[in-house]
Amino acid sequence: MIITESEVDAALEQHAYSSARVGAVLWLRRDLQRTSIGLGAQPGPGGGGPMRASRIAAVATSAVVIGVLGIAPAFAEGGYDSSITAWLPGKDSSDWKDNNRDSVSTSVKFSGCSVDNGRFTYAGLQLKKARAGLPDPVVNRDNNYCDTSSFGDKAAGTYYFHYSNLNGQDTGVAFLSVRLVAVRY
Ligand SMILES: [Ca+2]
Repeated sequence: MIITESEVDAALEQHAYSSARVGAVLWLRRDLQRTSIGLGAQPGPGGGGPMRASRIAAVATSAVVIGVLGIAPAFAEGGYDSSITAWLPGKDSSDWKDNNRDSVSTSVKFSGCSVDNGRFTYAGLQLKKARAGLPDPVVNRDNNYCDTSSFGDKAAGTYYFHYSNLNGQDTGVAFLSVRLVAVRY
């Protein structure tokens, strides 16, 4: 899996909690940029040697970045990774219980977004708070351009996100799929 620089940036924003971690991550990022520059500079002689070597290096570096960032959510009190398959607007995510034992910003990160009809620009998301026997209020909204929606540190409670629209349209004209949905709270 090749991760793009924008995905790395989003991950950095989301996970760079301590200065020590920032240092490690920045070092890895420089390494990734070097590798990316190498990739771009290679004309790619039909799947030949140098291109292939660079690509393998990019994959290896990406794996290291993911491995390091994978440690970061230990700072959040909780989270889960999931995926979305063929959702129409109106669907809700699984819910989660935030005990507010930390000051982590609740975030929903999308990677690998696609639709079966037309084109994906953004998914309209609403962070909602579950209340027994009462309507669930919308706490925050964000248009997710296949990146990270950060909603800030939340009060204790049970939350979920609601998929409200595709590219601003709430009518079901296309099914949305997202390869990785990473929720942290
Ligand atoms: Ca929390």
